[in-house]
Amino acid sequence: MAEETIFSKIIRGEIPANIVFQDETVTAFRDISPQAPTHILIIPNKLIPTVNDVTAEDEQVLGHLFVVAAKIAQQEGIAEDGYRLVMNCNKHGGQEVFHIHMHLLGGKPLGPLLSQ
Ligand code: DGP
Repeated sequence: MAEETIFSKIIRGEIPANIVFQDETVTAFRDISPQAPTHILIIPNKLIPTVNDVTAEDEQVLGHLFVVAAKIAQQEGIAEDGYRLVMNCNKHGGQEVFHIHMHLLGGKPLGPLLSQ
């Protein structure tokens, strides 16, 4: 059984977060340490620790993350200029919170994908 993270508490409203969207499948909230003018985390309400734990059962949930990302990008006014979606996995990917999350970053030109 995977261990819950702080994100499960945010989903349940047990700790404060700036939630921009929530339905029965996903929750989206502003990152506590924004790396761009818009930096929102979109997460499945179901706990999946890393991308390595994804199964075929999760296809609908993960597809919904993209639908919500597109909707939020419109709401934030960044859809036309563009944005970046990032999902980190484990140590080399720089994952810090083990409840998968899609970073939605935008609001300025973001530069190259990877630092050297
Ligand atoms: P990653 O490195 O991909 O695991 O990104 C984790 C992100 O989660 C990081 O950008 C900071 C953010 N974060 C961590 N704890 C909290 C929190 O308690 N609230 C919010 N809003 N964001 C958090």
